[in-house]
Amino acid sequence: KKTLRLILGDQLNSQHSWFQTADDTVTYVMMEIRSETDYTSHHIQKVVGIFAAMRAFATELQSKNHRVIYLNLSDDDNLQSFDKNITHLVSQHRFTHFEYQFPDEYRVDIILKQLCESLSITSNSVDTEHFFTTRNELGDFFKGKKTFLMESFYRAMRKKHHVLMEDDQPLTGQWNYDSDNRKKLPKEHKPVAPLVFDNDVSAVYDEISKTNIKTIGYINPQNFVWPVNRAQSLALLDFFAIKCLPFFGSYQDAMSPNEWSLYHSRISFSMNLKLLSPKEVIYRVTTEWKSRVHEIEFHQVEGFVRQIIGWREYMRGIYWNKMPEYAKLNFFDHQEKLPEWFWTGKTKMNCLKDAIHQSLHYGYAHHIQRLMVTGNFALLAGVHPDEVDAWYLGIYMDAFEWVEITNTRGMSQFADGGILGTKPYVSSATYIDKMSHYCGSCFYKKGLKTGEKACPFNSLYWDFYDRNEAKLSSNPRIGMMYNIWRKMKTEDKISLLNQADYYLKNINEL
Ligand code: FAD
Ligand code: DLZ
Ligand code: SF4
Repeated sequence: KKTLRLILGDQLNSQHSWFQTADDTVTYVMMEIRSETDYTSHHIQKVVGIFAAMRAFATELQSKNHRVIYLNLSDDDNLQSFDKNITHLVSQHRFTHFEYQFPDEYRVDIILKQLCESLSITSNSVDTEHFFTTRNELGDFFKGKKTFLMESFYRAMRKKHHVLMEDDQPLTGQWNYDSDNRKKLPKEHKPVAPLVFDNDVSAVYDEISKTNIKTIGYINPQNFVWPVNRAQSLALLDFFAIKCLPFFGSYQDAMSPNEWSLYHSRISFSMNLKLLSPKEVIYRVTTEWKSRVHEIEFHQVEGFVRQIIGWREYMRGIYWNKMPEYAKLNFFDHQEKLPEWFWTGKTKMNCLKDAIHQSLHYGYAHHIQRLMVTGNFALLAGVHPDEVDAWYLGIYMDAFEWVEITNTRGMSQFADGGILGTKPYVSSATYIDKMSHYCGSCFYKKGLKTGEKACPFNSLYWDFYDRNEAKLSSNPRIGMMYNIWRKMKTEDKISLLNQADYYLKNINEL
């Protein structure tokens, strides 16, 4: 028997049972290919980071005596897609059996299933041994339900995996501390400086530069800040547990100019590549809390645990339950394009300028920037969800479709009409000002609704509710906004709608 095993670029899990013993009859293959670099325009740091991590992983496997075939992007015999390369390798090396780990993306799942049918040898697929849940677990949990409430899933996960529990009760008696986790950063508070790495990824970068791969964003290949191996990923997790955890919950929704990561962990890239497992992340963080229980408040830890065993697993479950239909949903029938400044950051809107700049510079923005700044704006402006998805799928280091599309199309754009969220996440300047220090130094005035200096969020907000009244007014969580809108004087409504219309027509000049 001669086995070929495929390792995808986001399957760099050295703890996987595949790798426990080296076996001469097994060969692993990893490949840098155009089908993956070109399915969207990725951030240059994302492509470089994934390739650098893939190369480091292949070297690590070889050092442990595993046989590895590694196809570099510019190798002559690289046929640039999973199926072509594997078909070729199978016949070239006379493999008798092919295996892969379940991919996280629907598209790749189909490709690999079809490949196996076309191969003349036997094949098999195995779990990635990464997530807490299986692909179908959430679907089974919510069987027969129209809406999938995250909170009930999260509580079930806490119980099942016994995280922050005392017998079958939540530690402290309370499940949810969201209300403690909405603080603005105090003016004088200087957050910890983020831990960044100093990787030289010039070799990978030079190879990519020689091709015509279309990328977005900036890179400094001599000082690449993201982790590219497990040791660095573990160091980032340590840094988070020691320095950031004590403030994580309190400031998880806070935003501040020039503070690109605040107390966020920035481990999503490592976790999505499977360099870190969510189980070890939960263990590390809850252990840190237990060892500093008088210093670290419970809500800081609960807020973090909720993201990992709640939101992350929940999004994945929705993805496998609703794909492929999910990728076509457009509840509001939005058709607009994203403003051009989404690719440059050249806008006078301070909050958007900052969120887009840091996305271009780091391939990173934290959750509230994604949801309540860029996402909020795209939704209010009526941008087609395909456009919004393409931008998010490209620009972030951690963007893989299973977690990108559910967050973007679902949570942020409400294009699923409420499978995942109970109401659209939209706001006027009030929310952004409440959670950030952006408005004070902005060209636009947060308190103005009309006129040259009026914050665009203010009129676009009412315009959104007005044009979607038929779809939203019966939603019990929104009814109050329609009461306010209906009671507004007609002339005030008209000037708000005119202002919004002007901004929408001149969206590239904002
Ligand atoms: P932290 O704030 O430190 O949180 C810790 C971890 O919790 C994250 O690493 C992540 O794994 C998990 N997490 C937190 N929120 C979510 C969530 N809503 N869904 C899934 N996991 C979550 N996350 C991605 O990993 N990839 C994406 O492509 C992605 N696209 C997004 C698009 C939009 C429009 C929005 C609103 C959110 C998106 N998220 C995405 C979720 C979240 O914003 C990121 O996981 C987070 O910002 C990553 O940074 P961090 O590691 O510092 O997170
Ligand atoms: C995102 C990405 C990129 C840019 N390049 C590669 C690649 O060249 N080879 C590879 O195996 N994987 C890459 N990936 C990650 C894949 O797109 C990812 O494995 C699938 O989307 C499944 O989640
Ligand atoms: Fe953003 Fe409006 Fe505040 Fe400017 S005034 S930072 S555009 S919310």
